[in-house]
Amino acid sequence: MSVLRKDFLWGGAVAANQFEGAWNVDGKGDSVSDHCTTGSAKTPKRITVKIDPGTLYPSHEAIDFYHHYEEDIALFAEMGFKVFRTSINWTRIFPTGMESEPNEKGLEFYDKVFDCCKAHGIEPLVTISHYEMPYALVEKCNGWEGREVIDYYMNYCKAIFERYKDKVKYWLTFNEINCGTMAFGAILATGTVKGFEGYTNEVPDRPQERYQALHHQFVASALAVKYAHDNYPQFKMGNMICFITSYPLTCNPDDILANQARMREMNWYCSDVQVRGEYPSYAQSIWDKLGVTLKVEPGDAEILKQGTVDFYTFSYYMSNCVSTDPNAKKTDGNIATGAKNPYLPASDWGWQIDPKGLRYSLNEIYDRYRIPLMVVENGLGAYDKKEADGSINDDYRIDYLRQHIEQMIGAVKDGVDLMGYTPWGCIDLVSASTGEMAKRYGFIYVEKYDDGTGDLSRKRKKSFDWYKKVIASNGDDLA
Ligand code: BGP
Repeated sequence: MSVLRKDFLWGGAVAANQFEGAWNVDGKGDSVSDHCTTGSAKTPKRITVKIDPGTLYPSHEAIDFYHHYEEDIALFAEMGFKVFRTSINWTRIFPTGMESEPNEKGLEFYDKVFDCCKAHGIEPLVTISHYEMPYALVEKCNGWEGREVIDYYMNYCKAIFERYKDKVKYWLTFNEINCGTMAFGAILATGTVKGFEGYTNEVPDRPQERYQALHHQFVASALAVKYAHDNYPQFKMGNMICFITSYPLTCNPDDILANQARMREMNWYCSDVQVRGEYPSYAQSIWDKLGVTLKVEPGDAEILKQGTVDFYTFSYYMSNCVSTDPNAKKTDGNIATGAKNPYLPASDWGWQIDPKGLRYSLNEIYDRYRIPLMVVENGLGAYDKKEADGSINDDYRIDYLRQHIEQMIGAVKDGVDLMGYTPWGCIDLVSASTGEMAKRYGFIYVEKYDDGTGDLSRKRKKSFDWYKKVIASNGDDLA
């Protein structure tokens, strides 16, 4: 007998900029992601101020969901998806972010996507802003550092809430909002990269800008939540955190304290604001350490209080260790790096694989907030190999997902209220951190390669049938 809710939301997750393509079609404007080139596990991607016609930008075609949505959603339905997490590309609706009227063609596209989901009995879960900030707003006000972006974001929210009020119930205000606490987050999360051109790992570390931008995002998120609650009581509004559990490398009390500080800064800072409606007690110590002076307007504290989220969602891929020993061995991961955990294997991109860390995280988060949780990203980015007969036997992916689902079920037994699970990149798409196609997550293989070639045809991998069985048994049959 399944321990998961009867209405458990099984599905998959993607983001518009990583899979839609059609980057300048039907009036769409360019977002920050459209200015990012392809990279690899070893070479970071680059961001360019101007779009260079001679350079390959993977978001421009991606896997062209824009013209394949019916086929793709039918495949999701075949697996038995109850929910499909996608994002709305802000620049399809407001090409520069600053127009007063939305772009009708962009709105029509998502009408078609949501109607198609409905026809298959799939509930959309929509991320309002998933690394898709209009590039024009980077140029105008250094992205979210400009307080005026709150108004632009609210115009966008009002337009999509009203248009899709009968089609979408679940909304997430910002993808992985806490990436703004890290230097690399300046590119995709806060958009505080005005004029910056170069490798994405060389982006200047300017915490003052990122933390100010984050404050504006908190206010925007709270305003959107409050507006939704006031006008569309049927909506459920969530936050979304990139949760990277960290452990002290040793029981040296210095490591314990250092890890506590890391957990606060990295994982708790943003959700404490979004769930509890106020800055945590330790916020000032973080600002002091980083030399940040926050500009807060009168009334902001009330807004934060009034716009707390209904449910908490997060991505979970890996864990890390924290050490005060400068000689501790480091991971070679390309997102959040840390000290190497000798008990854990790692993916080809250096992300340490830790299923039990998911159970631990679910328990920690639920203990802290006591609101429903949802794992809205999880998965293994891997090099897939097509056999001579065309099949893709991704047993490594099945193993990874099985172990994480087992631990998720363990957490539910521990008492966690878990709403659903949407593994990342249910169909192969462009990697956010490296811009590659070669880092694949999907149950569905897409013929698209890093050099831009490929006929875009879709193919079921071995994990497709496995996941279908998992969903049909509500998590009982993981074999
Ligand atoms: C998260 C992002 C996604 C996604 C995923 C996997 O950080 O929300 O957009 O891409 O990570 O990361 P990557 O694509 O770098 O492998």
